[in-house]
Amino acid sequence: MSMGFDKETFKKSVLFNMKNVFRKTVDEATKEQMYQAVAYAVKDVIIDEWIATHKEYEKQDVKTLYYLSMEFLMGRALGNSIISFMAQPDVKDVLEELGFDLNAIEDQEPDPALGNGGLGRLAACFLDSLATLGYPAYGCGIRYRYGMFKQKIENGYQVEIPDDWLKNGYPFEIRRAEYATEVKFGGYVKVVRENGRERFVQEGYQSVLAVPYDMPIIGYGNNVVNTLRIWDAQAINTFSLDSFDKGDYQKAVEQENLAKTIVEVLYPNDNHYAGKELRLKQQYFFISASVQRAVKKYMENHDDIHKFYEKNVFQLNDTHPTVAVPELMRILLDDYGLSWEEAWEITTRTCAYTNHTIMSEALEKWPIELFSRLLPRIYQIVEEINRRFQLKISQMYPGNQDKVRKMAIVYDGQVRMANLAIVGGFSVNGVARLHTEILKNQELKDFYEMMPEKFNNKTNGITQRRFLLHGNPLLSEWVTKKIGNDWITNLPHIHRLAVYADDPKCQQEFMDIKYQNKVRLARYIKEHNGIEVDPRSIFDVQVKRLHEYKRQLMNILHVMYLYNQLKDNPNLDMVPRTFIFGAKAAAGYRRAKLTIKLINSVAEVINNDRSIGGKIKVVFIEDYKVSNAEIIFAAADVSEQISTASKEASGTGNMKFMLNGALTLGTMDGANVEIVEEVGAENAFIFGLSSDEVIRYERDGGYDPMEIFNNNYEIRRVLMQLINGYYSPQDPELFRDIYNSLLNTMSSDRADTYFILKDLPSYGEAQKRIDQAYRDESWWAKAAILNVASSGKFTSDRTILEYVRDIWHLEKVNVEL
Ligand code: 475
Repeated sequence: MSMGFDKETFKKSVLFNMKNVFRKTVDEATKEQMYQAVAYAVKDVIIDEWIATHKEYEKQDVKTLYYLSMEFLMGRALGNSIISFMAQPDVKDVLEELGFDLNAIEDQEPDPALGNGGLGRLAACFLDSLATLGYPAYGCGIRYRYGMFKQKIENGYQVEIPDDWLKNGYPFEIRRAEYATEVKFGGYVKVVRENGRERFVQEGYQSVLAVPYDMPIIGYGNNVVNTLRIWDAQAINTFSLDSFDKGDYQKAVEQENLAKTIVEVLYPNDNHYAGKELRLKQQYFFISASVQRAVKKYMENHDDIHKFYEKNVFQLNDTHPTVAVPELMRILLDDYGLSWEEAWEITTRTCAYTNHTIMSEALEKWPIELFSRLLPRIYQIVEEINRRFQLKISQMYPGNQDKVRKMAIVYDGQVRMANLAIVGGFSVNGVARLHTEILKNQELKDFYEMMPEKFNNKTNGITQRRFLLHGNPLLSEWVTKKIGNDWITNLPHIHRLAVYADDPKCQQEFMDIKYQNKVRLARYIKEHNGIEVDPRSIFDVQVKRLHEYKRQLMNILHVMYLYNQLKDNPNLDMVPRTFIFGAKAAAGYRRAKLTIKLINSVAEVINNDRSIGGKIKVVFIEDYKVSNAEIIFAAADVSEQISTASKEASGTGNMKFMLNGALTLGTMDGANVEIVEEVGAENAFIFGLSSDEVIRYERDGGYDPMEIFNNNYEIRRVLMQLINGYYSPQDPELFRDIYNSLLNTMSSDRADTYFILKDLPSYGEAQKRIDQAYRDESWWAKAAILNVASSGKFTSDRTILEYVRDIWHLEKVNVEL
């Protein structure tokens, strides 16, 4: 036991909080109240460590990482916290003594869903690893009033429900009013002359007050508690008769509204840029507050601002926080009176940028008009950064206008945030080896040629504490019984499991655990979706955001094909299969939403067709989120990672499945490449075009899907079912758009942009290999165990150590109590 946890004290604390917060005794309490009381008791346990950690950081005058991110997809805190101070059995006991079940109490917590998908969840895994490894770090983000919407499926369609996660209060957060910071928008810049120097002052602006809320990030068993700081917005002075009298009434109302709207909601777009003014406001809001605060904190116990970068590093999680570059410049120039050269030196030694996607629709480009109107001083600085950079380009490539056109930061009336992030920092990294190579050789080729020293790869990782220890207790105990519990903080040790892969008894134990986890998921599905599934069937799972490049459509087209085979031949010899989907579509992404409807329509027909003897089931799990993800990964046999090669920067779900012993069915894309390298191609099912092939086709104007339509009867049959009402008898036209997207060259984009028909035959072949392989239970168990055993590389602990070694240069801190 660590971290000052004591069972009796904990019990008293629960009772005390129940009384103090709810004026109740435990026997009168609801489960929700019990959850709150337990959460407050957890906070009581860690609060001294939290304070001690920050005291220690101050004492050692450590270098601090600020992980700047629009998104932190944390998932529930309660279960994870209890695991981190290694008191799970005791807490379970205490709750049982009080008449409650820990799992049921954990289920009361809303998922703090302040993120969309991969990028936001990566940030959460990184915070977990940073605390566990003992590195000084803050996550900085936005306290959205409404997080990622909740998804309901009605009549097969996605319906979005606001995520009112704060409605009952959030017991883990602490409001830090003492660190409130003013953030200014709009107005104009006035130049004042002061003893021979120009000073720039913003006037006529509107402002909001940024108020931070801190959440504890608990290291595993090491007394370290770091902080996730998320900013709320408040009106600077609520309007009064006073301002009314002064004629400032209008402005006061506007400031009030600005404060209300700015943190209202998370934009639900994954891998997509929407260009909304409010989004840029959100970006500057949390960046200005975070950067101002970091500088202030540094100057509280240092006197030389020139050495700021020695004690601070800003990691930009994609381009969304890139205004940190000009904001830090602004503070150094305008508030500290540094010269441009001095300020630039400090800024470019502080900032580092991570790229998460090459999807062109995700590139942030702000119209100059909007950018300069909202952030007049920041825009001036961006222009000057650009002017100097263009000069540098011309010096390096005299007369080469093409280089300027491609690399300029301000061009064609737009501010290009990726270019600003690359120029304004000392590091640019991709998130998997293949992704970084594509950045260097294609997307960012010119930058790479000009400044190769900035480029580096950091293959993503995931935290085994949440995705095995917490999410899969049965497998987790089994692993610990076999090889000890080192793997919890040293995942590569899990390779010791490999020696058990051939042992029939271990294989049986492993398959029994998988079966029990499938029963658990089947229960969840029954309870939440009302569908009956057979845990003896193969659980074939694709859970991730819905996006055309991720090709959920290819998956369901293959299901339609299989169903046709079964209808032709009801005695078809196949292992029963449950195809499980889970995905949120961005609220405005019509084709993605139609794909959800298609999946549900296919499910409706197939699940109700008794003639196929239950050989296929299709399930769409409503509201895929971190908390049910833990249950889903644990139960999967097959992990669908089927993005068009070159499009998925890394993927991280692929790693969570592997860790839980699912076999990958995937393309050679993102981190799949490295997964296959670790586990061996013979223990995965790989298919499809390579990224080089895809890139070559794209360069040459695509391929002709009509050729496949003409020559492949089975594919043609499936496609015709999209437009003949086979799955939508009331509205045969319903899926016409999907049909057109695959075949029709009339539309503005190329037909079948994501090579679905091109890859479908080889996908079908890979699926057949899975059907054959699963019949040999011993082979399957061995391959699954080897997947678990080979997952060591994919811990986010490894990723963080690489960031520390190559980019952040932080020192580990020990916290003694
Ligand atoms: C990649 N999100 C994954 C993961 O590195 C990768 C959010 C808001 C606006 C625009 N885009 C986003 C992403 O771009 C995103 O989540 N990217 C993902 O980052 C972590 O594993 O391949 O798609």
